[in-house]
Amino acid sequence: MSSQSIEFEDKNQQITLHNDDNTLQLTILEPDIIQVFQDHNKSKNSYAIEGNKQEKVEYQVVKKDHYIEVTTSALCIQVDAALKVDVYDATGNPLIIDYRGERQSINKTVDEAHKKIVRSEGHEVSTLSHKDDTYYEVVKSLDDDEQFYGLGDKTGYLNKRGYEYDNWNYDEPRPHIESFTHLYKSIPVMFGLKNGHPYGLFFDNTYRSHFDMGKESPNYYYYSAVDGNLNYYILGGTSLKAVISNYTYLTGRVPLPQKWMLGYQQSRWGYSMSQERVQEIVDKFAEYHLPLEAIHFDIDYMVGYRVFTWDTDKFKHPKQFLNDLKSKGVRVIPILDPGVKQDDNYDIYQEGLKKGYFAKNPDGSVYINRVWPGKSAFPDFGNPDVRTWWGQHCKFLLDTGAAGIWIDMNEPATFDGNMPEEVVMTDEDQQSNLKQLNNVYGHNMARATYDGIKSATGKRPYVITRAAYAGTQKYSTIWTGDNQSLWPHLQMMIPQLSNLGLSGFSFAGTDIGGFSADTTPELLTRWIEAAIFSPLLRNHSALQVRDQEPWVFGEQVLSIYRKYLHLRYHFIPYLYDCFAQETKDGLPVLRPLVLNYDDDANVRNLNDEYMVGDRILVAPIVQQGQTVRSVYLPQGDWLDLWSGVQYGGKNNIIVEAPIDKLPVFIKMNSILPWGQFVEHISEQPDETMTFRLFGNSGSYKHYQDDGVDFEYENGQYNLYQVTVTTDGEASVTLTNNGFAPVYKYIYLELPNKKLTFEYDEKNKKYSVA
Ligand code: MIG
Repeated sequence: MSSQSIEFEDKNQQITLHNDDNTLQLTILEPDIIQVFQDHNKSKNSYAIEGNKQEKVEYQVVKKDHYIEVTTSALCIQVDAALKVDVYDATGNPLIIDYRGERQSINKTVDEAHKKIVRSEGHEVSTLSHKDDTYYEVVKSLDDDEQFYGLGDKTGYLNKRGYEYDNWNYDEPRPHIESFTHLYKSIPVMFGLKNGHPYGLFFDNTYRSHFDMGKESPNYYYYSAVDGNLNYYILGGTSLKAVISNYTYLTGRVPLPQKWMLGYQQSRWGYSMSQERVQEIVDKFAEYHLPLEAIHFDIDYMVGYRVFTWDTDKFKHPKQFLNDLKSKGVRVIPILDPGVKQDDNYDIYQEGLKKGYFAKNPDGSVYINRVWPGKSAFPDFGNPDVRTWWGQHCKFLLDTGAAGIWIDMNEPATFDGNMPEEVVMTDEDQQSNLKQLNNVYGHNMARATYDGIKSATGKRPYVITRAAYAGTQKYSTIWTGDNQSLWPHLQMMIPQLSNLGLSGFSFAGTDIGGFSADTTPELLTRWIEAAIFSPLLRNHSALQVRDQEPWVFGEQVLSIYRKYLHLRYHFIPYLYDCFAQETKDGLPVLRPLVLNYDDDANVRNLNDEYMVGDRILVAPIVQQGQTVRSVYLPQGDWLDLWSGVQYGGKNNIIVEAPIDKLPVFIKMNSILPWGQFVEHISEQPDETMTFRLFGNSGSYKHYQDDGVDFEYENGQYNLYQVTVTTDGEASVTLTNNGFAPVYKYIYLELPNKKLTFEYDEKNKKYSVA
């Protein structure tokens, strides 16, 4: 053991610990959020955390025999003379314990000659061995009973234990499978349940990094990075919910979306090749009485893929066309890629060039790579001026009538080889390069786009991005990129959206029906069922694949698809309430059961069920040909949404699920809002609202605002408390009245009767009519 000595200084919630060779800093932000920092003279800019997150906290620091102990009301941290860090919760349960042994690599060393033989048969031999390219590593001991969640958009299953991952934003066109280590987003946060005790670790370092969640050894897990300061946050909390809430407090929460953003959206690469095709799609939605809030325009609407242009050969009068669609209730979301075509006659390129707004080669020339427009330059989004410039140009699309902006290819993706890590970019106030900024390229583009839309419209911006970093949830919804029309990808949707939700991304979705490959009638049907509570609800597909609009497979698929879109619209007020709640507690809308029932060991590896808020449990069919499945119901009683049959929890039940049935269960004694079915969500306030009681009694808080702008931040919203007591006493109370008008009538559907409450303007009260 070391004969080192350890000393400390304690100043304003910052404890600096020294041994003979090194220094480590603990900064207490909250009783259960503590930063661990070691300065390696690298950038201290955080892209994930905005503003001051530190509050005044009571704490003690004491020197014990062999270590320094820092205690808050929630956590106890012991740092020994080797600067090893051990974290315990308030009752002394170990949460995060530095591993004292040596790592034992499982990597076999194979010489080049043998690699060549293996490759010649077509096997992959990775040359990009992130895990051996380590600048520093953080190794923590692992318990037999320890599960891992979070980590963003990784492939595979809900519980990340036993797998390894990289954090390096990357456009991966091959079918995403569980052995992939990285996709488009890097969200270096992990949540653990160690012997049932929750904690989190957030590594705020944008450089390439690696997570080994116990693949290499059953004795430890580790994080390593190729560069950057050692900079991580210990997240405590008495429940997994509290830990997640702390993470989203730190990195930010999804802002309230506009209400229409929760409605159905249709997309396809190729629609915007002609106005006629777009019109035809919109008309079909109307003809078949399918709701449609937005149609997404992929890259085809631009002039030779030049960003901020409209091809007027395809769209003669884009503004008129978009206004016309808008008047029918359909919005348009055009796409933007980062690549700006290298074209001396193109104003955006000229302007960017003149102002020095593009990423550069180390020799100072503009860095060029090929993307859709051909040879292109790449905006240097880490420069605040570039973000403002980009944001201002977004006005061009908004002035044409765009209701939001879709941003893609921002990993950044390139056609002629990966962008070299030496490419020069700006890190806010200092020069840097892609090596540091790759993982925040999409984040900064999303932020620029969000700010541009917000200042141009004053409305809640709709941005949808493919690449992201921790914190991007403050600016943009996300989709999971290019999935395929494959059953395993439908299966993966559940853990992937669940872990994204835990990682702060409450507003997320997958390409319904699958992007690449050809969908089938059964797959499309099961996909719309399984995804019907997905916060982002968008069907999108690639250029070259078979059509997958709801009507293309005939009457059966169409009517099931319509039935589920109806169901979605009934639940939109509930989803909106979940979002209003999320802005306060930072908990995801779509969530794995383990979040709500973190003390139930049965749900820790549950990959094919999810919950929506606290009250709805969904158990989709995600296997080809299956029409019956087992459903695990956690503690409590549950009501089948369709039949009303009641089931006891902590139990597996068998349910029939023929092709038109999505098993949905409502927690016994819930009151839920039940929205009206509409084909387009109106921006006019609703005059009435219906609530349904599931069970015998319940209580529900409902949120209402204009669904469009930011006035709710100034208190312009209403809260309604709807209650049915165990004696059957029903009441509706307006508990916050900041928004006019309030509902004129509120209907409450009880199992055996329907009550109508009328608003009395004078007394500001509801009473049974
Ligand atoms: O290289 O814009 O993930 O949604 O349709 C393909 C065309 C580029 C990838 C996106 C996809 C989009 C497609 N894009």
